[in-house]
Amino acid sequence: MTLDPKKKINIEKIMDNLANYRPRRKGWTWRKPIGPAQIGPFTYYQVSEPLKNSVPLPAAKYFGNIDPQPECVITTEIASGRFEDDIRRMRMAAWHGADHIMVIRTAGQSHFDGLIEGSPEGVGGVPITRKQIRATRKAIDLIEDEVGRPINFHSYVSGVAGPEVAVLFAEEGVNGAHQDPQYNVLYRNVNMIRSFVDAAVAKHLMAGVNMLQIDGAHNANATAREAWKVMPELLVQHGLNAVFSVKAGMKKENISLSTVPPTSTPAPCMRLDLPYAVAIRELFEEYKFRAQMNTKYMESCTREVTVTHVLNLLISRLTSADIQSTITPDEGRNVPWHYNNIHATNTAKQALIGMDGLMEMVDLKDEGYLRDTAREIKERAVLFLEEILEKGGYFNAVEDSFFVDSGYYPERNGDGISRKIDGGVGEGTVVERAEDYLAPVCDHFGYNNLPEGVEHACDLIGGCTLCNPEKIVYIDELDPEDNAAKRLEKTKDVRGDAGLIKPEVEWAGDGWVNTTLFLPTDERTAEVAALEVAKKMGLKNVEVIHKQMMHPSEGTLLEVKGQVEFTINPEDLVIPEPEEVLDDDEIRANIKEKPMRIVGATVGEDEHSVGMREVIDIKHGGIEKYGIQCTYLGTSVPIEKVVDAAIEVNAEAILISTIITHNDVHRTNMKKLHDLCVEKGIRDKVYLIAGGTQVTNEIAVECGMDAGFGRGTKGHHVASFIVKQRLDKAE
Ligand code: Z97
Repeated sequence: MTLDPKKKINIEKIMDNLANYRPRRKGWTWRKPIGPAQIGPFTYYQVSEPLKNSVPLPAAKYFGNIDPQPECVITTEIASGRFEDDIRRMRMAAWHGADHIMVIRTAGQSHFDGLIEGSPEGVGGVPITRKQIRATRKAIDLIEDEVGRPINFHSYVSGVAGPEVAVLFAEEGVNGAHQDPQYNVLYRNVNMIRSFVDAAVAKHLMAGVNMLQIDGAHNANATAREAWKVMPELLVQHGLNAVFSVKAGMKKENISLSTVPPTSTPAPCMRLDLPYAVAIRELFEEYKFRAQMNTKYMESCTREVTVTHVLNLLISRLTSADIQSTITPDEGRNVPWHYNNIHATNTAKQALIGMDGLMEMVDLKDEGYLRDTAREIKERAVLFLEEILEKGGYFNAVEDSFFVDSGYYPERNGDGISRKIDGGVGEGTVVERAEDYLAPVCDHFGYNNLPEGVEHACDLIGGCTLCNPEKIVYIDELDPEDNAAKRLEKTKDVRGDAGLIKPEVEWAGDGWVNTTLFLPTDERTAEVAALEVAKKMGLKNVEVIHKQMMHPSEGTLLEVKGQVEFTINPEDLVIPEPEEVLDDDEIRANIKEKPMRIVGATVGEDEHSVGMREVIDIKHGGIEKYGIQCTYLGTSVPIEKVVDAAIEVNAEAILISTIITHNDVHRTNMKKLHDLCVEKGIRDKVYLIAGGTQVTNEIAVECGMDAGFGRGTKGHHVASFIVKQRLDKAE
């Protein structure tokens, strides 16, 4: 099975014969750096191998459609609630440059004490099951062929079923996972002894298949009341998990510290966040870094969130992050929408490429505020560790609420999280292994009483599930209602290639649309009024998802979401043939070879000049930029004068701009221009072009012009038209 870029991914086919699907590779993959590299007209220093298929940034059209890929891995976090929809989102994200795809678990899977089967629908993420993982891995294997770059698939190894999940991930080719026993203890109240024992087992399994690990320290940042005050503690948490992971058998290059710039504007965030980033890089230089963007201070304004993200990306560039995480800019307002996954991925790609080679030009100062502050954070962390030792160790410190306290250590505010050594989920479930304990499986942590001479534990049983995947018991759907096949059946009409079209943002056919409106009134009135506007527009289940005062009484900006119930049948659409436009270089070459003059004017009694000037002036990319020599005659110019000027300068084209009036002045002017050119014997020597906000090509041609251009026309369109006519004539 291969993917065809012109066709939608066939989810039903992905789910076919899943029982026999095996991941084609295990373990983490980094991008392959190629810098310094010449890409298009530029040299890049921090780039990796290009993609086979991709969507470049919008402005790439000015640079030969290049799509340079930064050298660090870019993450997208996907959480639609249905794995069959997640897959389509992953494909889109991969085309924009994401190669680390993190699937968010549905809220609280940490509490499940075993694996679940089937593919139930989730909230705020998907339930992680073998079927969901296998289908996703299979789809990602195809997507990586399509884009030409390995993609890392990632989820979470945490909670009371941590080791079981680790086995599942190792079996199914999951390439990366969050694993941190402190997360379970602090945020999910799993018993600490159980959590650390489980973590050793899970980490050892992860190490066996070279899975990359991301820790959970950033959750302290997201939880603490004043996130920037937990910086010393974050270093301690990273340290504890990192050392524990190495002891459990992980290679340091597979251990990635999850770092988040702790603050956000309007705090002076660089002053606070950069010294922290420097401190952590210095202290843990042998490890990798996953730079997550700040999520703690996100509101519903996607613009604000994007600026925060870019400031965070600057820190990533200054301190060399290995993995750049992105969360969607709408995470602060609702379940993240798929096009926002793409926006976030592009924000990372754009900013990182924009800052390519930055460190060749700037240095982080070796002394002064930056280094002093970094040192101070490290010193506070060391004191923190010393106090843990004084208390008798980590478990005692947790009981004593050492963690997630909002004081800047050694200051304490007494609001930290406290857990009991003999409390929490799974308390008392850790049992010492008996002397004759024997587990005939690979990558098993700790004491194992293997018979003498047996080196490979699973030889005893003819291979374990890690060595012999035939032994994996694959269970398909268990729930007769909440399963992928039933859900897909319901959306069949809107998923086929030539199928019906319905707007969507999370799930196929969900019907959600987003409307942006400005209402010239105060915020509270605006909010209620906006809902009415949306209802009158025919939207259902309307909800204001963003509101922002522009002025207390002058007005409010709002975004309102709502659902539509109709579908569009593409067969009913009249789709005009796409207009072929020559590219800039072709136009330039043609004009260079044979120079061209044109005259332009706003005709009749019309003082509008903006449209015509935009088409002519080089400022916004008008036709001057191709070297076309333009004589602009001004506004309210009589047709006779335009024609005389064209004859005088030997113009190849006449451009007139005209407004539309109900007494058809525009038609009269166009006809007059045509007739006069005929009368003066130049009609076959000049192209006549009319433009104006409401001019259409049909009207213009009807009135004797060669072409008409309406609203939205750029110099490029006009220049392309004239040059094409010239080329056609020459043939
Ligand atoms: C991130 N934006 O990328 P459950 N273990 C750890 C975690 O951080 C998480 C879980 C498990 C975030 C992702 C938050 N992190 C979202 C160390 C979740 C999830 O929800 O308890 O089942 O597991 O870091």
